[in-house]
Amino acid sequence: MDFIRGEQAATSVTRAPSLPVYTQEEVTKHSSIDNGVWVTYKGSVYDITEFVAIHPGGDKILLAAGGALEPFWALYAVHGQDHVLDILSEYKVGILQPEDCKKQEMANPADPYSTDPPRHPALVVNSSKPFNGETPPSLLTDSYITPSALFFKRNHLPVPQVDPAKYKLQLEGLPEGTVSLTLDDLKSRFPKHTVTATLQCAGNRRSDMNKIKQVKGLNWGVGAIGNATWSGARLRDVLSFYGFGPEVAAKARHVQFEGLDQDTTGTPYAASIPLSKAVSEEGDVLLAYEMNGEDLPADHGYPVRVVVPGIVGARNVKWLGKIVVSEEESKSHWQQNDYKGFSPGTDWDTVDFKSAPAIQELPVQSAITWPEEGSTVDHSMKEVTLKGYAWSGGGREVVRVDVSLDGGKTWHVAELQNSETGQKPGPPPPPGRAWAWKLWEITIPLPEGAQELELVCKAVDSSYNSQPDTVSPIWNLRGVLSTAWHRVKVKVE
Ligand SMILES: Nc1nc2c(c(=O)[nH]1)N[C@H]1C(S)=C(S)[C@@H](COP(=O)(O)O)O[C@H]1N2
Ligand SMILES: [Mo]
Repeated sequence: MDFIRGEQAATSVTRAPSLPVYTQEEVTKHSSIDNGVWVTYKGSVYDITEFVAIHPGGDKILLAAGGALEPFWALYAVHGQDHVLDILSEYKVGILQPEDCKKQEMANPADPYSTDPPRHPALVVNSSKPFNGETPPSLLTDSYITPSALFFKRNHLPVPQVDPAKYKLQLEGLPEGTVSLTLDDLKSRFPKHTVTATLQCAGNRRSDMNKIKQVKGLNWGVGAIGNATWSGARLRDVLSFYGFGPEVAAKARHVQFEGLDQDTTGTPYAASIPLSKAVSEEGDVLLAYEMNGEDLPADHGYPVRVVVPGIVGARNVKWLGKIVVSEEESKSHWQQNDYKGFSPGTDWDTVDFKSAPAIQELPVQSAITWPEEGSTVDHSMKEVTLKGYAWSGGGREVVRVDVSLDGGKTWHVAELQNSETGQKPGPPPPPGRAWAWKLWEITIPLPEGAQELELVCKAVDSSYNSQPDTVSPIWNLRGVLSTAWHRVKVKVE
C-alpha cells in the first residue's frame, strides 16, 4: 500500500511542472528564516509552518524541520495513512531537486523495526510499526493471569536489543551520586518480590470515544489491559540501598524513568511517578525482571521494566535504562504533552497540555468480554451468561459489578473472581493494595420475548467510585480514560 501511494505521489509531482524546484539546501534554509518549518517527503517540498501548532504529536515535528519526513514516518508508522497524506498535500509548495532526492534515499536508514520480536497471531493488531496489539475480548477472561504472549503490547518505538551481560541501570539523584547496576546486582543484592498487578493503557476502550467523535490515538477495544505476576527488586529497596533517606525526601518529589528505546534523535521513551508512590512500603513498585515466572519477554521490557501497580500503563517504563530521583516530573513528551485528560469542549486548537496533570492512578473500569458485540444468543437456552473484567487504579478494590440486559433499566450483581484458582471470591487483598483485576461472571434468565438485548456492565470500587453511564460527558480529544458503562448489543434467536 505504501509503495502504491508513493508511486502516486511521484506521478503527481511530474504532472505539476508549475511548482518551483528546491535544493535540499534551500529547504533547510527556509526552516531557519522566520522560524518557518519546511520538510520533504517522497520528492515533494512542504511548508508546514502553520500545521506545527495543530500536530497531534506535538513539538516532535520540529525535529524533522529542514529535512526528510521519511525516517520519522518509518519510526511513527501511524503516519502511513491516506488522511495524513491528504493533510500533508495541502502544504505542498514545491518539488525537491532529483539529485537531492537520490541522496536522501541513500541516507535513509533500514527499517528500524526489522529486529522486533515475533508476536502471537491471536493479538488484534492496532499498528505494526511500532507494534501495538491487544488481547481478543473472548480470550481476555479465560484466565485470571493473562499469558504473556497474549498480553497486550503497547510500543511507541522499535523494541531495543539489550544484551543482558552488558545491561546497566543508571541511578541518579541520590547522595551516592550516579550509580550503575548490572542485571546481576539487581537480582543478587535485593530480595525478589512478586506482585500480581493489572496493567491498563490510558487508551483502553478508546474506540468507544471514536464512535462519538473522532479522537487521536490507537483505536483500542477492551483488550488494552492484562493481569500478570511480576517479580523483581522493590524500587524502594534499591533507592534506600543507595542512600535514599529523609534528606533526599525533603527535596525530591518525583522519580523519573527512561527507557532504552529511542527515536531518531536519541530521545528515549520516559515518564515519572510521584516519589511517595515509589518509596512507600505499600506502593509495591518493582524493578521487574520476570513476568509470569519467566524472564520478561522482549515486548514487555526485557531485561528490566518498572511495574507501578495501580498506575496507568504509560508510567510502567519498559527496557529501563535510567532512574532519576528529582524535584521535577519527567520532561518527556509522554509525561508533559500526552496522557492527560481534558474537557469534552477542548479541541486541538485550544488544548493547553500544561493545564492538566499527568494521568497516574486510573479510574474504575469494567468491560464485558462475552458475549461479543453483534453476536446471537440462543433463545432456547432460556438464560444468558456474561463474562468480563473489572479493575480500579490506586489499589482501590472492585467491590461490586452490576450487570443489565436492558440497557440499564434493571440490574443484577455479578459474581467476582479474584484468584488464579477461580475461588469466588478468593482471599481479599490488603486494603489499598488491590492491584489485580477481578473477573466476573453472571447467568441471567432471558427476558420474555426479547429479540435484542443491550448488555451493560459497571463496576464500583472501594471508594464507591463508579463509571459514568455514557461516553459524551467524558469524551476528550486524546481518547483517554474511556470508562463509561460498557454496552454490548446482541440478538436473541
Ligand atoms: N520504554 C517504554 N516503556 C513503555 C512504553 C514504551 O513505548 N516504551 N509504553 C508505555 C505504555 S503507553 C503502556 S500502556 C505500557 C504497555 O506495557 P506492555 O506493552 O507490557 O503491555 O508500557 C509503557 N511503557
Ligand atoms: Mo498506554
